[in-house]
Amino acid sequence: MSRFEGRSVIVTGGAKGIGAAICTAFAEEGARVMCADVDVVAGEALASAPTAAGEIHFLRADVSKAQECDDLVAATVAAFGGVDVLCNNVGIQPTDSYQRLHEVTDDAWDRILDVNLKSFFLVSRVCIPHMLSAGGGAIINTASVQGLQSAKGVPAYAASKGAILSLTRQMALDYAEDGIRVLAVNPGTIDTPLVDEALEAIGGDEQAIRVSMAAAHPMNRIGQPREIAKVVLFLASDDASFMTGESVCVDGGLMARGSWG
Ligand code: BMA
Repeated sequence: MSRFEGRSVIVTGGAKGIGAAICTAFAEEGARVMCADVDVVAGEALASAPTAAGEIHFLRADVSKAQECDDLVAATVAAFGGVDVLCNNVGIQPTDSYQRLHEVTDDAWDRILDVNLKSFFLVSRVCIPHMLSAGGGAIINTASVQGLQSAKGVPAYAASKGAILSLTRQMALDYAEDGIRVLAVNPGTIDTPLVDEALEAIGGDEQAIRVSMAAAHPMNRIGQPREIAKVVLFLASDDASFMTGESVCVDGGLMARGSWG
């Protein structure tokens, strides 16, 4: 199946975890993918891995910085001729920022909001004119179940994820008549470096914590990055042509259980 044959796709935070799975899944369906990340080693490794159908290019870009977003989109348009799909996926949850709000420094707050939220604005701002002139496109934002319900000790992260859901609705409204669909996914706990780092920071019996993380999800396991990527591709595809402004939980039932868990 090649739903994205020749399509141009940008994935931010694309080198590892959910982002890498999104890059790979699009390439498998024939897309030309621009993976943007600050992790050069992981990004170059992903770009040099063989892909069955499409291709993955890597560009080092800190998408919390406007100039680097401009350069990223210009490079993508130069290489692929436009941008059909933007996956605003980048997200950080720094382990030294597990604090209650009164302990959070200005720098930690700004860094998390700049990477997790402002980058979505900055990259979208430069992609949208290309989508408008092409007559449409799709923007898929990686939010989190933490945009819907709260975990302790991550105020800036939680604020960024809630804001992504609100921004998704807002953008969907503003571009609905232009053929640009804007959607979000809310992953539960997924087997990624972000979660590995969180486990390390928590300390203690890692295996026991992994078991309790899994048990929080009614399916009694955490998810795999590919299980998010598959839904992202569906949302970006013509199969989801009447969907916009919505967010989809991909969480093994975590939000169905909600706070009763
Ligand atoms: C994600 C991250 C993970 C967490 C998951 C479920 O956004 O915060 O560390 O396990 O939400 O709460």
